[in-house]
Amino acid sequence: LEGIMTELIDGDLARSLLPPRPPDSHKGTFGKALVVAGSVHYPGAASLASAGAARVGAGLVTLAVGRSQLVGPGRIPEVTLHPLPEAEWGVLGDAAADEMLAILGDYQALLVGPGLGREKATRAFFERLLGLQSPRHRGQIGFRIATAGSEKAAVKQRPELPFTVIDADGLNILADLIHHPEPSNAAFGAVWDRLPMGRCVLTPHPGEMRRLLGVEQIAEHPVDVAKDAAARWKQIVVLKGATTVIADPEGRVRVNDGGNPALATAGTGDVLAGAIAGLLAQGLKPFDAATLGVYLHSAAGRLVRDELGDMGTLAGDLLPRLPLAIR
Ligand code: NPW
Ligand code: AMP
Ligand code: MG
Repeated sequence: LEGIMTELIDGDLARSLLPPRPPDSHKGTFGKALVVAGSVHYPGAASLASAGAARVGAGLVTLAVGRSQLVGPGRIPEVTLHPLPEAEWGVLGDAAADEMLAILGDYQALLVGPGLGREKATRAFFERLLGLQSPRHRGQIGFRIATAGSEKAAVKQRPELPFTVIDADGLNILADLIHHPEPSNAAFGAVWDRLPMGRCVLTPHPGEMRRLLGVEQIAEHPVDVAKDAAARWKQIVVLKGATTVIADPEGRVRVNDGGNPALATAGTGDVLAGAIAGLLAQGLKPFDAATLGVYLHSAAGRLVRDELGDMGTLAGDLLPRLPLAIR
């Protein structure tokens, strides 16, 4: 059974997952991705992730960032911006989550986490955006809309969460929520039961996985670790590394070993998270979006190495090579 359920990702599998590009298509055909990323220390993560989503063919990518972060390094003009209110300089909080919930319904895919930071207010932002608070607060957006002719404010229902990639500080905040829950929230069961089953792709590197699981041995048994986590969390898990393992809750495992040390540099994970979100926006199922995203990311890494070598390359070098990898 192990053999049947575990696949090495190759060009044939990747090709079979590529979404069609019909001649009568328009940008609406290829979906919309919403990326919430970046903070004072990591403005580049927002640029890299949103460009990653655009470079795998999403029809539209919107970057939601705090108002102080609108102008970031290396932003591409094709990505649209949604300014968010800030709890403090460069830090998102409750008001930003409400703003996100109000626009979420327009998007097929969401990416949350790259470079977001781990401030207290950011944790509240993340909980509210993903509906991880206590049941009393979970059913509502929580922000109040004044209705005409009435003193009473209406409270809008939460929209359904689009397919969602959780990366980087999103994962670190999840780990925090699991291991250090607020007393008021601890009684409401496992954090994992509050996320919609099978709709999230989690993309930890071994350090993030260590924080999530609270155990040390990650890199030694990546297939077992990814498989167990996917089954327990009921989400798709992408355990990154020189070899990357993708697992789903049903026990399917796909392995990618086509990367190289050109990828061992800051920001490559942010590009990958964006690419997976861009593929989700185009309608790929989460397990397939993760598979194709990981494959294209490493294929772009091979093109980088062929052209530039594997030393002194930048995460941004991957971006123009993603379309070439697809071609
Ligand atoms: P060590 O010590 O290296 O052996 P962090 P981060 C471990 C943003 N970024 N195998 C590692 O171990 C991200 O999006 C923004 C084994 C260390 O303990 C995040 O929001 C950039 N261990 C934020 O920065 C560019 C591994 O994990 C720990 C491992 C922090 O993210 C950079 C380090 O992880 C970055 O993307 C492996 N393969 N990989 C920008 N330009 O804006 C990692 N570890 O502390 O989560 O730090 O990954 O840099
Ligand atoms: P992050 O640590 O989140 O920036 O993610 C790093 C990305 O680069 C992941 O997709 C890793 O799989 C990939 N990566 C890093 N180092 C290597 C390597 N030596 N060989 C192949 N892939 C790598
Ligand atoms: Mg990362």
